[in-house]
Amino acid sequence: MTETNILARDEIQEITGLTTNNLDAYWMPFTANRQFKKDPRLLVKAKDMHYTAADGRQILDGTAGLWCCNAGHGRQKIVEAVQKQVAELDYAPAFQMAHPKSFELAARLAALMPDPLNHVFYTNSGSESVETALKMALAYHKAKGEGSRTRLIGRERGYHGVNFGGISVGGMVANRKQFGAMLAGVDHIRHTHGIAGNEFSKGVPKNGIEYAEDLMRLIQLHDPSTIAAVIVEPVAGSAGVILPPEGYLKRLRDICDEHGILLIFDEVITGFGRLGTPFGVDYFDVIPDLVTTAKGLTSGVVPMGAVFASSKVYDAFMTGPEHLIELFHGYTYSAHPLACAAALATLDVYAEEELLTRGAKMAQYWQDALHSLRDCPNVIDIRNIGLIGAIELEPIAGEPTKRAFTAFLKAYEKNILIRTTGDTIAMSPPLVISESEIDVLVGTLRDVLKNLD
Ligand code: PXG
Repeated sequence: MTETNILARDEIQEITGLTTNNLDAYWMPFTANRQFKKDPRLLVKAKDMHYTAADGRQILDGTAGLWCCNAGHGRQKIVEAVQKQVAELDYAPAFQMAHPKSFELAARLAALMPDPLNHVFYTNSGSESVETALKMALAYHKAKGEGSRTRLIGRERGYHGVNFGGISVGGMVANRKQFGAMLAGVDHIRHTHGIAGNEFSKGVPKNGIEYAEDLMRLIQLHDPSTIAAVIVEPVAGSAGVILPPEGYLKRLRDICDEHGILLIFDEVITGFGRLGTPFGVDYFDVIPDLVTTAKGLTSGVVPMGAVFASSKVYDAFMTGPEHLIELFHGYTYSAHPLACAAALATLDVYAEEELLTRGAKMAQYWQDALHSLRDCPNVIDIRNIGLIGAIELEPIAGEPTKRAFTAFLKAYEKNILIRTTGDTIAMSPPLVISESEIDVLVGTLRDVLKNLD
């Protein structure tokens, strides 16, 4: 234990509600551990649009937790479903066995997705969904007698979780550079951020469809017979909210079709209403072969992910003797009963309150509010789509990320929760946010930005 992380027990308890003075034991993910432990930011309760911090403050949730609590917090129906489930059936083996809710949920999810994305494979996170989809793509080509298609194509600045497949196809430098050589046989198309003329775009930017042709460059370089799949986020979230240029995703689809390459949409963020449509698939009217999801699937209440596979992909596996396992992949907790119960109740809430399309109704108000920050100091770009917003700040010379991180800390002091990545502030509130809560979020952020160095 280091000196700095031992605080007086009474002081800790009073300020944070902690019952230990050992903050060293917990190695926190994607966190500046030493900075955090000097001044912990602890949340102890959540209801609807607000967290309660340990010091009693109500914090307006501008990020739906980590882009996941789409129905807002503490929703009674979801809470009760999980409580009931844990008492009734805590766990059922997922291999060669099942429980009824796993089928009910898959059928309801498949009904939400356009044809032919009719099959659902369960995971426990977005990262696992990505690994699952990449493995499905490789195994699909093998099943079709095209085992030479082993290459996976991602995109610069893409985020596909943190497992080895995901960081290999991902393009966030910081997430890759600590971890060696990663998967072999991966390449990346160029990202679409910072294209001239797209600054302060409202919704999808006009310029840059030609960036899709970068896939042709890789196809020419590697030959299509070696390429299994292309994976992209319809809207990149973690890299700072990068929107696809108009027509870009359709063009990627066409190129993949021409060359027998599977297209995977990573909809871990864009899925479940974030764009104002159930999925990015609907928003962009482009149907990939595989779709990865997680987060909003259970509104963040129980960890769960799901991969949607097209009939073409699924059917390719459903051959051979019926007693044999078709795909040697799965997790102990695939289709966990608690997760299925949470997801079913979440889908009920989404349906009853029309949350999967509510983002479309709120998008104009959200857009106007965000773009009203244009004149704040250091703001160099603002981007928005559905209920996603990003404000990019000019980095402090020689100290990248510091300006945005300081904004995050000051915003938290002023009772709003935002996210930052690099020098971009990203927001993705629960889909239940009201106009007056948008005013509070953006008004507080204006205050923060005006008083930032
Ligand atoms: N794909 C995408 C597109 C994601 O955004 C994952 C995969 C991985 O999901 P899991 O469940 O394994 O974390 C993600 C996760 C942020 C932020 O603020 C984004 C994510 C997670 C945490 C924070 O940018 N995205």
